[in-house]
Amino acid sequence: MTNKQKVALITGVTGQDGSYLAELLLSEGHKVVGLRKRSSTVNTERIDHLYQDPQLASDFSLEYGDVSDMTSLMRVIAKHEPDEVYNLAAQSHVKISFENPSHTLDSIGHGSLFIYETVKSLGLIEKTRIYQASTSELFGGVNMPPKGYDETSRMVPMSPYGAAKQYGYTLARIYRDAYGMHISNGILFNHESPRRGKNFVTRKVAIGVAKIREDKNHCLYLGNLEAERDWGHAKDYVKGMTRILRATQPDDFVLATGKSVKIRHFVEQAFKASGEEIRWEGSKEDEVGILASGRVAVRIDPRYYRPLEVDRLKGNPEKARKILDWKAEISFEDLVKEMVEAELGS
Ligand code: NAP
Ligand code: G4F
Repeated sequence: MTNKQKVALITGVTGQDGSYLAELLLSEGHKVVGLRKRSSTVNTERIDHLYQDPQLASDFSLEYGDVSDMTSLMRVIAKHEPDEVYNLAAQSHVKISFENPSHTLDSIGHGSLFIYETVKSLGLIEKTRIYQASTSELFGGVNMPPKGYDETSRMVPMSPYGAAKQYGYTLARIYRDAYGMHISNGILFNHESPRRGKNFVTRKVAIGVAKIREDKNHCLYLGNLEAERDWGHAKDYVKGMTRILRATQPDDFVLATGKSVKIRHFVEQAFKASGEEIRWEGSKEDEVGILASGRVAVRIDPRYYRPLEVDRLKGNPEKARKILDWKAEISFEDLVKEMVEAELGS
């Protein structure tokens, strides 16, 4: 008897995680269907190498659709009857969620509800497993245990993004308990890569460091340097997503490195990776980052501050280590080096 090829649907396939996950699933022999949101500009740069590979042509396909439009989900899920659905689609920028709360809620809140409902309505409960992209933003940075947040920690989201993700997270549990659906939440802490969106702080810093080397007038403008994040590499985290979805019991898992560092430290490390040292002078909005030559390379722009900040996020990945045998493999230093070198080389 031959094993039937598994079909995976990835919503948000054009994003950072979607692209690494598509690569991983294709390398495992899956058929991958990516849900692609219509855009007036090209939004497939991260997956063009897969889509254009003739060897993958029969295994990788794209469908236009939007997770906030249940008719498109009905069409795509009924057509492909996937074994695995990875729901990664989201307006995923926390600060932008304060400016576009309703759009954020549509993509994340309605998006997750419509995925669960579509699988249920089409009678695919027994066949289709769902991974829901939940987030450390659920914890909000308050009452952090010494070892970091875990699956039992209280959730106090601090943004429209976090609130929308809490809705998707909670509904996953409700659909699991009410209908016996195999839906699992991955509560992922920040994960980055050279494919990270350009307006997230790590990629912005990596791009800035490279521009500063090329252009003597360039300066990097940042917001709050004091916040702390638990940063891993996206490649490690998409491996964790597949393990979460394939665990025998549907459940919730934190994926994190267990260490957190300040944004300021990320900036220092990024300059170090380009062969420069940066020192700080001044305070608050007047603080500047100065290179050994005396050149001011970093300044503060309060426009990047958020109406509510999540000050500290550190995760405790013990449950994922024990049950899924997962841990973050790529170090913080290697992550920063890879991101900066990718910009210096481009
Ligand atoms: P990302 O790069 O911003 O990718 C998000 C993807 O969702 C993009 O492909 C985007 O398409 C698509 N999308 C947005 N709205 C959509 C809609 N209404 N219908 C269909 N597609 C839509 O995000 P990421 O970093 O890969 O993160 C993946 C998921 O994990 C997100 O849900 C995010 O909230 C969550 N998460 C991320 C992290 C992290 O540190 N990266 C941590 C925890 C959780 P366009 O590119 O065309 O806009
Ligand atoms: O890179 P960020 O925008 O990521 P943030 O807000 O932590 O959210 C990311 O991680 C979440 C998981 O914890 C995901 F759920 C979410 O989808 C997204 O992927 O900001 C990180 C920190 C913040 O404290 C911010 O205030 O960096 C600080 N920051 C300082 N200057 C800046 C800047 N952030 C941005 N984006 N741009 C700045 O200039």
